[in-house]
Amino acid sequence: MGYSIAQKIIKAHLLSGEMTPKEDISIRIDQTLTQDSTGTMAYLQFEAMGIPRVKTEKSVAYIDHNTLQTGFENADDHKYIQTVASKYGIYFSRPGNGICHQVHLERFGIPGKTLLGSDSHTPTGGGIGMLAIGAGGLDVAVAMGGGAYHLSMPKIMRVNLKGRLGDWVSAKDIILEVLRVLSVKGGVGYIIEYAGEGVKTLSVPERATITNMGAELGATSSVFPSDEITREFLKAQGREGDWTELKADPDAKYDDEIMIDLCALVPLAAKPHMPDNVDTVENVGKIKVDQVFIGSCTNSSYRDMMTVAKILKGRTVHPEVSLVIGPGSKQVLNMLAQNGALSDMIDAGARILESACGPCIGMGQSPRTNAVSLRTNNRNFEGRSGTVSAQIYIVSPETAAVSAIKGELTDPRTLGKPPVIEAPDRFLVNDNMIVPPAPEGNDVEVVRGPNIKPFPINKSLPAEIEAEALLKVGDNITTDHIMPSNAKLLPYRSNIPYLSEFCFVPCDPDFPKRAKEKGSGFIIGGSNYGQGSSREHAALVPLYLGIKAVIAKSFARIHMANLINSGILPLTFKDPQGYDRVDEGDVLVLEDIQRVIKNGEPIVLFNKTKNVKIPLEADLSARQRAIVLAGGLLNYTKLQS
Ligand code: MIC
Ligand code: SF4
Repeated sequence: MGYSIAQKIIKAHLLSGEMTPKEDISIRIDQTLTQDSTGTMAYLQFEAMGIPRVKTEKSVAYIDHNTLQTGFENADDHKYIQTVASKYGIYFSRPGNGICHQVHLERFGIPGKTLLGSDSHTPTGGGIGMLAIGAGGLDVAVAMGGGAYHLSMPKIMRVNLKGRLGDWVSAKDIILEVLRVLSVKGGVGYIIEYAGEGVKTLSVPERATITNMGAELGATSSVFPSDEITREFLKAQGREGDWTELKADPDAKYDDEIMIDLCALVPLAAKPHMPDNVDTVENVGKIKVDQVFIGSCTNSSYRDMMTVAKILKGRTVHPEVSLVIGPGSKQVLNMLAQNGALSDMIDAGARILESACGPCIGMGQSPRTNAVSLRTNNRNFEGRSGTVSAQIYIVSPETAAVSAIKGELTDPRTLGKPPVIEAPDRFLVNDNMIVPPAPEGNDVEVVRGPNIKPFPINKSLPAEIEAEALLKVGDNITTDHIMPSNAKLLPYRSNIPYLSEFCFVPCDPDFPKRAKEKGSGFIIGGSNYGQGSSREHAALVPLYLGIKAVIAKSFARIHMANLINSGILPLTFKDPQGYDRVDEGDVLVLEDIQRVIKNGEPIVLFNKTKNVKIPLEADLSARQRAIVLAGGLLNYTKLQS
């Protein structure tokens, strides 16, 4: 039997397990990346493991999220990451060098390699034919130390791209269409593989836009073949030597398949407040726009920025629109500066930001009350922009730029001839913002600011758990609900006690107070609980607040792994009615839970308040059971050594 691309990469890196869907497997990780909002915690955990030097082929620490420095906290964390990186053998991408996924694609990504990143959009690397996976910081720390990455073998879904895109329709519209078809949970348990004649009509940055937003499908990863277009891209980056061909065998078997007819696609928009709430720009209609943000790791490549610059050239941003543009990397920004495109943007009235995540994670540029903001990023969760009442629409750079001029959501096809952007023969390569680590055996001093507080470590699973259902939430709860992030909170990613004051506040402002009063408890969730970001703070903070178990209809992959790593039990209702048998405030008992988990016995939740027994399940591998029993991955690792 032949193999798909993802199966080939997994096979070449397989350390344990059978490549049968849902089986527990472990793979070797070639490269890791961290960014600053998850990195501080990841490096604290790496240090706690006591390993003298990273064992990966390449590990890179990026500074791109926490770049607003309105107090000492972010700058302190940057210094900590820079010194810890230097000490332990990690390359350091300085603030200003760009967004981790964009820079990694340009400068480090290699087809056929595995990449584990402490950021959910790590699958951007799939655009270049890597198997790139997002994970919690602790999993990345383990991989840096040479440990295997454990996951359940994903199913493979082939997305067949037919034909080619029409004028003004771009890669963002492809992935929005996939989201419309599959939904934000449609990719859970899958790697999405792109295939078909349409693939060769897409450049690497366009492919990366698509694999980036595979995260919004809940997919483990997304991957494109590595072909002549990939070779051209790497050659233009001065890295042709990193190229290898990678394609699926003709007789590869897929678990699922869908077809997208590129010729039939039109400009699309994801309406508030979910990336799968997709309709055509035409159907959404000419709503008045207050703000437009073009940037983020999804759409800030040279190709995207040049498209926008050509649309803006000689025009003026509508007087009632604030247009902000954040080019994805120093390479892109510098090329725009050198060829004059930056001047076209500035001339049109765009507000230019440094190359960083910026407004995508609410690091500045929060829109006004009730504003309509069009954005090219990947998530439009409620409140993520920093303004709870804002209505965020996700659109392509083409739609964003044209709408910024018109002042209302506009189908870009109404503008006439589209700009044509040729992929450059040579990108402007200057790695002077990437600092190599100090040589082995160095005596680099790791600098820790006062904002770094110890992180919570769990205790082994108790024999029995009796506690209240402290909170009951609905479907598709994001990690932005569990542990909100914005310019005010991001500086405290290494300060769990402070963050705990804001846990679940978008769902229930009294939650932190209640949790602290009760000292322990359960969370009850709907389906796809914990979708979105990889931040393990969405597990560490509940751990700090005494949460013993989350009982949900289903979980998103990264968050479930983070709960297990923290020693919090992720349990699911055996029948959907189970969810209706628990109300907030009910006293719940998991009798003999230690033995039940150890032996993999059927789990029964006793709702003491309602006097009913509710059957539960724990979809855990033997290793995951052992981790939960030990009280989390760090305790488990200590027990192993
Ligand atoms: C995001 O897009 O939500 C983030 C911020 O990049 C997160 C990481 C984090 O929460 O720090 C992600 O996607 O993993
Ligand atoms: Fe940064 Fe936004 Fe990308 Fe997350 S999704 S890595 S915040 S640009």
